[in-house]
Amino acid sequence: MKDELGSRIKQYYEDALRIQLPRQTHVVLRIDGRSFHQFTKGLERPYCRPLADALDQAALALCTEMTGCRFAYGQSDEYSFLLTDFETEKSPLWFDGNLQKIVSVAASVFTAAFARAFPCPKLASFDCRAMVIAQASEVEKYFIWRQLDASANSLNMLASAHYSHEELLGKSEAEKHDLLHAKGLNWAKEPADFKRGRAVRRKADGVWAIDLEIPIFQRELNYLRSLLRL
Ligand SMILES: Nc1nc2c(ncn2[C@@H]2O[C@H](COP(=O)(O)OP(=O)(O)OP(=O)(O)O)[C@@H](O)[C@H]2O)c(=O)[nH]1
Ligand SMILES: [Mg+2]
Repeated sequence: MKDELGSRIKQYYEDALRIQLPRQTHVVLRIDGRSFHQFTKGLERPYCRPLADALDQAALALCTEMTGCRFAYGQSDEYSFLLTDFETEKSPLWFDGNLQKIVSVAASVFTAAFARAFPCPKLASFDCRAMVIAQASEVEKYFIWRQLDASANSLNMLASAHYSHEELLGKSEAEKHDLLHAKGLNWAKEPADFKRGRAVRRKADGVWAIDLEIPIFQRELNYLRSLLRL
């Protein structure tokens, strides 16, 4: 009776929502802090280094855990991970491509590692979404897009640390730069990792490491291309 019931429930309900990712392609996972505008209240603005360090540690933990991870890129409260399974015809895909398992375990490993690196009375949580991107050139565009977002975010964060919401309302990027210059501040002189984001990648010896000095992807396309190449 119990076995029969189990098979019925699995088949009718579990299997019905078992989504299998396609194989021999690029999978991008993006993990993002849930309601981090709340969680970060009281943290240093515009850039909270201990927060960024803890996100890096969480990303490092996940890169180490995942099968097929190539690279991770982080900025603000998010981290994106690139997984591939086309190194050989039989290269494994994490959890055989079981989507629910991939996104839930990724978010959970990241959340646990973040909590360990950033002890805090508030509960931090993260969501995770997966994308399948066939073309390598499109994967490049994905990371370029996230880095453009990093630059825009860091400018907004810096401007809002010195001007009120009302003063910044409707202001263009150029106007925000001008407002900062008027107070003797220069976004260009902010730390590179704040303006461009950070990465987790393998060193020559294969060990995962955090890279705080990443280039502007659009200017040095080889940085991404060397990571995507087989
Ligand atoms: N103080 C501080 N806040 C930061 C820092 N980095 C990111 N944040 C906050 O993190 C937020 C991230 O924004 P979103 O991911 O768009 O929004 P969210 O509030 O997390 O909401 P959801 O992601 O939709 O759940 C920003 O609005 C900032 O308030 C930092 O270095 N210092
Ligand atoms: Mg968020």
